[in-house]
Order: sequence, then C-alpha cells, then structure tokens
Amino acid sequence: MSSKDSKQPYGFHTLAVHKGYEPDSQTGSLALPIHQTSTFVFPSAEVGGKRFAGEEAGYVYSRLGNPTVAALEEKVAALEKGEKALAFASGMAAISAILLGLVRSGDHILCSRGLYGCTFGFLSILKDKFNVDYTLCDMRDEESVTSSIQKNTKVIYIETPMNPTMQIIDLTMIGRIGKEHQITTVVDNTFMSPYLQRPLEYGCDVVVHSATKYLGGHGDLIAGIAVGKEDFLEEIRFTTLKDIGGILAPFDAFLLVRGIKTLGVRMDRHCQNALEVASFLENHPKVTNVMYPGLKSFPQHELAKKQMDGFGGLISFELKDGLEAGLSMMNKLELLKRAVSLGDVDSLIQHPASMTHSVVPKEERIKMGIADGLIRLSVGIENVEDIINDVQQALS
Ligand code: 3LM
Repeated sequence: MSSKDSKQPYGFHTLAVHKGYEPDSQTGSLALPIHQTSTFVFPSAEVGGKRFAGEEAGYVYSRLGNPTVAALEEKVAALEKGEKALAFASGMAAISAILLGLVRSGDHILCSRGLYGCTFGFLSILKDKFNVDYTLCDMRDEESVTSSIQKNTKVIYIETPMNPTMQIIDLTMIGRIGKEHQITTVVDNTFMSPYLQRPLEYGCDVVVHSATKYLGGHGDLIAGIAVGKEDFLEEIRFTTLKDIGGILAPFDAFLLVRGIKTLGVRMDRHCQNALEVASFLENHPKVTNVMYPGLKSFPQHELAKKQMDGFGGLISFELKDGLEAGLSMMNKLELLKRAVSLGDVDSLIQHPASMTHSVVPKEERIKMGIADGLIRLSVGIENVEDIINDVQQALS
C-alpha cells in the first residue's frame, strides 16, 4: 500500500488492517504468513558475507530480523507515525533494551513519579549494579521537571497516563524540554495505544509499548515494541536487541498483526464502557477517589482532552471502607476476572499494592499515589450493563 500513501494518506483503521503486508504474489495468501524459521539460506557464500557486513539487504537469522516480525514493525511504525519500529519479546524487553542503549555508567534518568512496577525494578538494577542513577519527579509541574535535570541526565522517561493512578503528563512540555536540553525523551504509551495518543507528534523521541496489552488485545501473548527514528532503532537492533536477544517470535508477531487489525474498534468500545463504569463508580456511596481521565471531576481532565483522542479503558478507585472492603469486593466478582495485565477484551481487576506495584517500596508507592486500598479495573468490551451489574452485586 506504500505507493498510494503519498497521494492520499490512509486513515488509522485502514493502516491497522493493511499496512505491512500485501497478499504474497506467489500464493495469494490473505493472512500474513508465519515465517517459522531460525535461519535464512544464502544464495551464495559471497551474498552471506555481504549481508553480515550490511552491504546487501536480506534476512540472515531470526534474532536479527524475520519477515513476519518485520510486517508487525511496519504496521506499528505507521500507526505511531514513527520512522521505524522494533519488536521485542515483552514490554520489559523493549524498555530495558531502549534504556540500556541510551545510557552508560555515570548517567542519570529523570522519570515520572509513577511507573509500572517492573520498570521501577529495572531502574533499581541500573542504579545498584551499573551506576546509572534515576530521580522520580512530579512532572505535572514544569518547574519540577526542569529543576530535576542534572548535567548527566541523558533520558526523560515517562508514562502518561501513569499505571495505575492515571495521572497525566503534558507531552508538548516534555517534547519541548527534551529538545531544549538535548535529552532523549521516552514515552510508555501502553495505556493509550497509538489509536488514542501518538507521543512522537508532540516532539517526543521514542515510544515504548507493552504490546501484551491493547495492541494484542486478547490476553494470549507477551510482547513489546519501540518506535522512533530509524537510525536509533537500527542501532538498538544491532546492539541491545541482538546481543541480549529478547526478540519476538514469529507466531506472536502474527497474533499481534491480527489483533491490531481491530485496535481502533476495540478502543472505541473500551472508552465507551470505561466512561459508563467510571460514572457508575463515582456515584456509588461505597466508592471514593475514582481516577478516570474522562470524568469531569478528574483534576487533569482538560489536559487529557487536549492530548488524548479518548480516555482509555483503565479506572482506579478506592472503597470508603478501605483495603479489606476492596479485596472482599474483588472476591465477590463473578464475571470480571481477578488478574493482572490490562487492555484485553476481557475485564480484568487487580490490587496494585500487592500485585503490579508490590516491588515498589511502600514509602515510594504512597508518594506515587498508590494507596493500600487502591483497585485497578481494566474495562473490557463486554456489554457494559453486565460489567456494571457484576460490580454492583460485588459491592452490595
Ligand atoms: C500490569 N503491566 O498489569 P510486559 N509498561 C506498562 C505496563 O503496564 C507493563 C509493562 C510496561 C502489567 C503487567 S504485572 C506482573 C502484569 C505501562 C505491564 C511491561 O513485559 O509485556 O508485561 O510489559 O500493569
């Protein structure tokens, strides 16, 4: 479809369905073939040498590239409006490979005060073992960002909305500060997907995803993907991806390509359902502190409207009677599943303090806004009245 792109750019849903693969001319296979191979045969010894030297294009070995994975990378790059994408075995493989590619011993990373638990865990490894320091900072305030920049700050790393508090950071501000200070800005866009937010359009440098979530959408795979400038990602491909080896398997790339075809329609439904569930929770006498960017009561509702094309499917809330009441409510659910992860067509509910963010020390967790009793609900695409009825019976 590339020849037509320049004449009349295709819309999001069209790119989601078609980009990255044309039915192959030999067989006409409509679905993307799964190139389940570890290695690729060279037509001659000389060609093999040239491919290794980077003097001739062509596949070599699936840890360095695979056609099924390449189709996925092309599709996600187009959706995120980036030059290039690079797929990984998990979101954490993507995040760790990108950060390892950007820093060296003695450098500093400035992070949002609010990060997925294992991202926080990886920062602790960098600090304890590799002398790469980090600071968590409240990035809702520009002054606090600029005053936290150090001479050795090489990366600004953020989540927006943050997992699980849904706090939002102004992407225009982060993109601008990164350019002004020549610091690479990395945005974890997992909670939004490219359908709802495209950080590169705001001047940020790199987007990372846990593709396990909305991109895959069906709770049947673990994957990660990074999007950004071609030169940078090719360097990552031939360093921290190749030499650590956290690559995506062809079958998982196939599942992702299939999942992404319906990303936009799924996200519309997630957003509609979540707004109704959030409004129900906000009006329930036993519930307090509902965090959903689509609610008018959400402190950053206006910023959410400015930079997000929808408010997503995640809601966090507390019960007035605290932790015990929250866990008891989770145990009474019949339709909603008690499970970590998010962005699946199934509604999933979890308790961050004891699950996704249990690796974050309590003092830091509280500073992030993750109270002991906080519950996170990933609203699926079921009939919304069934989701609400289940929550209502569990609360009563
Ligand atoms: C979770 N999150 O339930 P993988 N970035 C963000 C994430 O939410 C996650 C990752 C990266 C959850 C997973 S907790 C054991 C389950 C914003 C994952 C990491 O490596 O693909 O899991 O992505 O919040």
